[in-house]
Amino acid sequence: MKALVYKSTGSWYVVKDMKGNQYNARIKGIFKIDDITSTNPIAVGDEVEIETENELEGSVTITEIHPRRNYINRQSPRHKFQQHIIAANLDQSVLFATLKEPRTSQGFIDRFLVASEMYHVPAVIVFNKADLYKKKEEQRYEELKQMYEAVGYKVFLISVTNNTGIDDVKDILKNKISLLSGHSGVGKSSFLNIICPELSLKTQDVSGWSGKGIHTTTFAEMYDLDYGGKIIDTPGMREFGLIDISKQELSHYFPEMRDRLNNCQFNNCQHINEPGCAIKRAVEAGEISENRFFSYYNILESIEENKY
Ligand SMILES: Nc1nc2c(ncn2[C@@H]2O[C@H](COP(=O)(O)OP(=O)(O)O)[C@@H](O)[C@H]2O)c(=O)[nH]1
Ligand SMILES: [Mg+2]
Ligand SMILES: [Zn+2]
Repeated sequence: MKALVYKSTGSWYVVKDMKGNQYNARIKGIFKIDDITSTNPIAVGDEVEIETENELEGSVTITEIHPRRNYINRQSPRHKFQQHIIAANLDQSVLFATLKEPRTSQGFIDRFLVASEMYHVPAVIVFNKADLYKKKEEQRYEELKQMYEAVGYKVFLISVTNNTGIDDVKDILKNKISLLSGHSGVGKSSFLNIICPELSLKTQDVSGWSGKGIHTTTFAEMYDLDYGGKIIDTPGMREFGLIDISKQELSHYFPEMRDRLNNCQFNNCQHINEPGCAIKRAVEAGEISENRFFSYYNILESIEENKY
């Protein structure tokens, strides 16, 4: 019987069959998937086959995993060269960001976008806490919106507190499987609670705010939206580990660079100070945002090349 994984703790799982019946599940045997070394063989969003283990307890065994359309991962916190799959089979990833309490850096947003491009998951950015923005943050928001829309990402501004802008975001979630991510404290759970009040998720108190939140959610979990669609809430992620990315391919994951790579004089151009570089030319001409190029440069510098 086919089922979908709604929650994974690493040792047990919550799955739902196609009729909507929910079970606790365990794995039988050892799974080797896609030849990747991961700390968790099965992740939220995985489509699996289940067999009844104990009818009375309602527990089932996962016997098979179906091929993944895509997945998003990060470096395992404990094993540097292993990855932790955050979620699989996504239609889109929605990054929650804030310009105040806490402030999400552009570097973090760009890393997230690169990761989404790598895994071919369309990305959307939602700025929350609009009620807290003053002139300075409003201006910053407009700049960011322009910059990201120019390269093809949808950008939204909402306030969960004032209930503004919510319907547009609800619309893009309809009938899709969406990964919700962003730092702790940006309002992901609060947002889910207003679009789906019956979830009554725990939200976190910002009193004693120190810039970084305490994690209230430990494991990624998927929820059904009553108006159609599923959403995956993730634990606060400080850093999206860009595993398995080489310096050479990085610019392919910046859409505005990808479109121009063929025009560089050298086909192994890293767009730093090579002659005849179309990317640098576009930055100088104002066709590529300097801020995005700066993020590119920072990510490039952070990639350890000795693996390749
Ligand atoms: N001012 C303001 N605070 C918000 C808004 N949305 C959420 N919060 C607060 O931000 C804190 C963190 O929210 P939470 O939903 O737990 O964030 P999560 O860690 O991303 O799930 C809570 O105290 C919320 O009440 C908003 O639109 N405006
Ligand atoms: Mg939360
Ligand atoms: Zn170049």
